[in-house]
Amino acid sequence: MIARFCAVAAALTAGPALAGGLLISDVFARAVPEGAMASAAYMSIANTGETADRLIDARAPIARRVEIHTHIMEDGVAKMRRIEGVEIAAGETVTLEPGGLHVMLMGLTGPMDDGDLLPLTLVFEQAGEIAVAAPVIALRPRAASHGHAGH
Ligand SMILES: [Cu+2]
Repeated sequence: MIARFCAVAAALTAGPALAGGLLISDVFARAVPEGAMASAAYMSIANTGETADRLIDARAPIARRVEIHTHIMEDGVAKMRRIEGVEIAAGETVTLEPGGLHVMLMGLTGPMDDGDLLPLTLVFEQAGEIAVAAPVIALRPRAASHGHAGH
């Protein structure tokens, strides 16, 4: 899965972003049908610094509201839940991926088609704002696979 997204990201020159000791890579967003109101963005955040940081907010011009979500299992059903932030400890890498942590894009004001490049601003407690470009990719509907959405 990751290798495929890397290749696509490289082709669109949406390379990794490094700021404040944070290396953000494998950024992508889910393509949605026209008229859809919500989508999500995913990425890996590696903290190469000496202190912990937290992803506390995100913004995207295409979405009226952006939240940080996780998935939880409740009575055997996967549900999304808003969380206040994502801690990235020093030396650790946190992966936002389908079925897990994600940046939720709500109230979409335009299309998100496969091949688009979505500007996204991530807000960290320590590193501040980091702008990335997320390639929009058509993902298959997620079955009960565990992190193999690309296969
Ligand atoms: Cu969500």
